[in-house]
Amino acid sequence: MDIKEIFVAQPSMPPFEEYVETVKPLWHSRWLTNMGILHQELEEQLGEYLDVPELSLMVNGHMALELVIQAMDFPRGSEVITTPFTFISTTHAIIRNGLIPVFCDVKPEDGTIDEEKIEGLVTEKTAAILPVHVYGNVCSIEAIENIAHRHGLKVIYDAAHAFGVTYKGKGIGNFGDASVFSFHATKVFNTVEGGAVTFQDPALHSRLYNLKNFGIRGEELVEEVGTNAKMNEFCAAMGLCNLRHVGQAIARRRELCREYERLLEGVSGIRLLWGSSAVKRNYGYFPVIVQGEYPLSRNELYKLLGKYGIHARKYFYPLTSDHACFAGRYQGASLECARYLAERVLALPVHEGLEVEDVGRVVAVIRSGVCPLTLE
Ligand code: T4K
Repeated sequence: MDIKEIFVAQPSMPPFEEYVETVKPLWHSRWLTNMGILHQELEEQLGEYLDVPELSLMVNGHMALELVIQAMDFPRGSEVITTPFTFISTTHAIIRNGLIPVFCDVKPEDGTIDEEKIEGLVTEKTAAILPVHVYGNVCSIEAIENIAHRHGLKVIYDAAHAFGVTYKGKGIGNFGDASVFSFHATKVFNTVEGGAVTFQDPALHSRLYNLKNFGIRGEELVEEVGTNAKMNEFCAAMGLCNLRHVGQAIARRRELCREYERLLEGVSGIRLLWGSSAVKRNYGYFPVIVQGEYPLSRNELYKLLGKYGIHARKYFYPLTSDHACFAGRYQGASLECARYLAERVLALPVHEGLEVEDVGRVVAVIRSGVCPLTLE
């Protein structure tokens, strides 16, 4: 059988000619990286789009996270309260900074950190809270900031999934001490690889600049020990082009997600993992929980979809705390709810290139798990 493969994600790409036009001047200038003109333009335009006062572009979302944590100068060995229901990058960024992740459970309704369980994890070594707006579901911002304020902690949001999301009318990058976005190929907005840190304090801009550019401040001046996390001009060009079309891309994703919602209604045991209604979504992911009344387990449904060329993903299983590389070193609090979600979650395909009929095909397979004859 010749079946069309459906992937969980696929990059949005601008018209080829538009990209070529944008990079053409580089053949004349031969200025390809090190904060060139396109980099500067993108930094400015993204600041406006995300409606944030300060933004620093980075080579990818992970380095953005590592460097903003580094820029906070927490004492080595400090603890960071975070969630294990995320991509491995979140946890790696903490550990690679010489800090200790302290895992907090999440909420069953949207998979974000359970703010009621944070305070019980605060010790004299706690330096920060690092929550994740997982799938673009917004964390309990007010409660988290309240706790941080009371205990003198920094808050860094992993907003890798939350490009363009607004909360109570404000760009999501305006909360906490900083937020980190990913512009990876698989995201709502991509620069091939890329990322950014957004923040309020202008002093952080110069610190991040140092950290991403070897600490270089002049031909003969290196101010501090930095790394190389600069975005190049070809990636910035992709960003400038994609930014012009991102509204369309989000509208398309919205249409597809609405179709999923419509078709999945009444399928018992398939629950959507959507968050609060105060949020303007970006429809970056379409996660469902496969539970109780559904006749197949999540793993069985995953395999069944795969048989029909539908590549859903178990975002996020296993919990980051359970990965082999940590060899059980960071176990602690009960993660009952996070574990429940990780064992049952499936991210269904959603991207700009998907047709509404493809959503129908995905749901037909899901429904065939309930009543096998419907797919014949
Ligand atoms: N924090 C969080 C919460 C994150 O989710 C992420 C990244 C980060 C931090 C770090 O940000 P970055 O440093 O990545 O900017 C993917 C992405 O690589 C990763 O960016 C993303 N989160 C994560 C959730 O998903 P994989 O290992 O699942 O990717 P992969 O290669 O299996 O691709 C997924 C699907 O996308 C494939 O089925 C095919 C399709 N695809 C992929 C690529 C790379 C394409 O169609 N074209 C492509 O170029 O991690």
